[in-house]
Amino acid sequence: MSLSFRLRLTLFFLLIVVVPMVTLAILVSQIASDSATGKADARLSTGLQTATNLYGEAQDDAQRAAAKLAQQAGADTSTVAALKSGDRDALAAAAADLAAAPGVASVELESAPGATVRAGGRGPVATASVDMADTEGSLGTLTAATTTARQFARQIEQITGEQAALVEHDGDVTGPADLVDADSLPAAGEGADIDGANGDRLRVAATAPLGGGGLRIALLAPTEAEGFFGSQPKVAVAVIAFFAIALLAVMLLLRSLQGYVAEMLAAARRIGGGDFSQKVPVTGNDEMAGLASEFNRMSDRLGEQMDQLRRQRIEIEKSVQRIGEAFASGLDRQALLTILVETAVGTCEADYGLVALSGQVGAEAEAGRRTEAMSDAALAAEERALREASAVEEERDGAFALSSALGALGASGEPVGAMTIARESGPFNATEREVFLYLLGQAAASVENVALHELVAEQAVTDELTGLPNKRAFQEAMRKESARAARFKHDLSLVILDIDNFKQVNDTHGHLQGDEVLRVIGKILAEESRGIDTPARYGGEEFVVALPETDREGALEVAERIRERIEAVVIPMVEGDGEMRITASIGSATMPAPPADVQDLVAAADGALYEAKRGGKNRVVVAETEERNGDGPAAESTNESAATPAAQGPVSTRRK
Ligand code: GH3
Ligand code: MG
Ligand code: MG
Repeated sequence: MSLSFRLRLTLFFLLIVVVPMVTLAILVSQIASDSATGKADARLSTGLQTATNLYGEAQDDAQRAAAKLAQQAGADTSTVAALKSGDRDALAAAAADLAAAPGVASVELESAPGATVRAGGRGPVATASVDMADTEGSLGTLTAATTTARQFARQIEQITGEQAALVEHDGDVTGPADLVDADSLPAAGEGADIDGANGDRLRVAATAPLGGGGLRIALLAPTEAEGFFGSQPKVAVAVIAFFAIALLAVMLLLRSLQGYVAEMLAAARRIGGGDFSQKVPVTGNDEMAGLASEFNRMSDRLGEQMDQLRRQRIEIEKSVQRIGEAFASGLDRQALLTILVETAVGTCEADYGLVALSGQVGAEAEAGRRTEAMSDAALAAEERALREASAVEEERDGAFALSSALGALGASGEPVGAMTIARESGPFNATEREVFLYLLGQAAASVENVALHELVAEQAVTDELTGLPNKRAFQEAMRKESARAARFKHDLSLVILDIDNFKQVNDTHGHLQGDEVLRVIGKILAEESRGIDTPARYGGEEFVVALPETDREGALEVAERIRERIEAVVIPMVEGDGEMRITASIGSATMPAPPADVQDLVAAADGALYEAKRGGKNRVVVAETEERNGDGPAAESTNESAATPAAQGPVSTRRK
């Protein structure tokens, strides 16, 4: 179970305020009651002292009265006679006489023969006795008292102000007999609590037995204490008032606390909603104010981080765009380097960046703008990076540069370039360095990929041995050229060449020499071709030259020139001294506008070549393609042309 903030505070309040206060109230009333008891005991003690003194005085009075009365009785013959005779009536009359004296409360006469009579008030206390005698011997005893129990009790009450009770040793009680009895009296010097008539508490104390009669004087005092703490209801009211004030204070505290908490909560919700602009008001400089300002700082930091994230997202979007452009650029090295350096500058928050490749693949790309200090720092860093072949940092006039050599492309392991970024806002941190090196690693791979890609693309269309376009490239060129010829109504010619007795070259001088011959032929074809012509190695020792915008005579001219040059060329031996010569046979075909199929043109030229071989080699034969009858260039026409070279004109035969 989780308690609400308010409930917890309330419980806390109860714990720290109510419990101690109740304890305190109980203690205070306890102390008050103790002090009331103490006060009552003190009053009782004083009262008992007074009462004891009064008793002593009463006894003294009784002593004097007894002596005086005894004298008086001794002088009265009738009294003496009554004492001697023991006549009760006479004794009673004599005692009554004596008791009537002023200040005397009671007189008792005990005759020698044993008769005793008493006259006066009931319950005499503090009595005194005198023995009477005459010349003949003892007459008896006279006991007198100047006060009775009732009188004495009233006197004590008047003088001490306390309620008094006289307790005879036989249990008779004069005074509040309902409250006091002989058995429940405390020992002398001690006090005891008893219940009063109307339920109030009383304190009682008593003297030790006084005189010969064993009389005890008891005093009773209410323990109802005086003053503020003596009053239980007043204490209760004060405690309740205190609680009320404390409760009010706590409620106010709670409200202000809740106000603070509510403000924080509202601010936290605003931040949760993405609003970092509003602040929690900071008042005073207590912990709450500290909390508020800390909260504001946190909100500021969050806002900054959100801004940074936003900037980073924009940067990522830009990077994605650049990468997209990289794809679109078809992996062109220059475009790749530009994207690389722009990405490095963007992601590492640099102001300027430069990537440069050296050597064969040389290329360079820049991004951002630079100051002189940045240029200096960048140059220094780049130099060191290339020298040390690693990542380095340099600082010049408050500009910081980070540079690293670009991975080795060549087999030499030498760095092929370097990338450098620079800025003035501060040195690059670990994360930026990491990103930079990552990009650089990727770049190395990419540049390598591009180089490979370019190489493969070149290889795909180039014959390795002669450097001429290969058969595939030739076919592609022919496709384009035939389309162009159709569109612009141009003639399109083709010569096809086969080296004579080439097998012999291989057999006699070896394949290497054969290859050398092929290279020489390739070179001649390249040299003899115009810009728009496409010489190509068709396969083995066969070559072709596509001749756009060239008619039959033009093609023959080209073919004848090539044949003559081949015939004239002296080829040195690859191995050992000496040299050799070769010849070639050439077939030529022309496709007049509108052009027919490319395949037909090739077939016609091939046919003419066959005729040239059959005709004795080292010659040019032109295929007759002009007068075809629906079936395209016929072999017959080629044969015809070969058969009647003179009629066709351009047939050349040179043999040595
Ligand atoms: P012909 O005069 O009738 O053309 O006779 P030829 O010896 O040239 O006959 P053929 O066309 O049959 O021979 C072609 C030879 O060319 C066969 C092959 O060994 C050789 N050859 C083809 N390609 C190459 C190459 O790339 N290098 C070398 N050295 N020889 C090649
Ligand atoms: Mg051949
Ligand atoms: Mg041949």
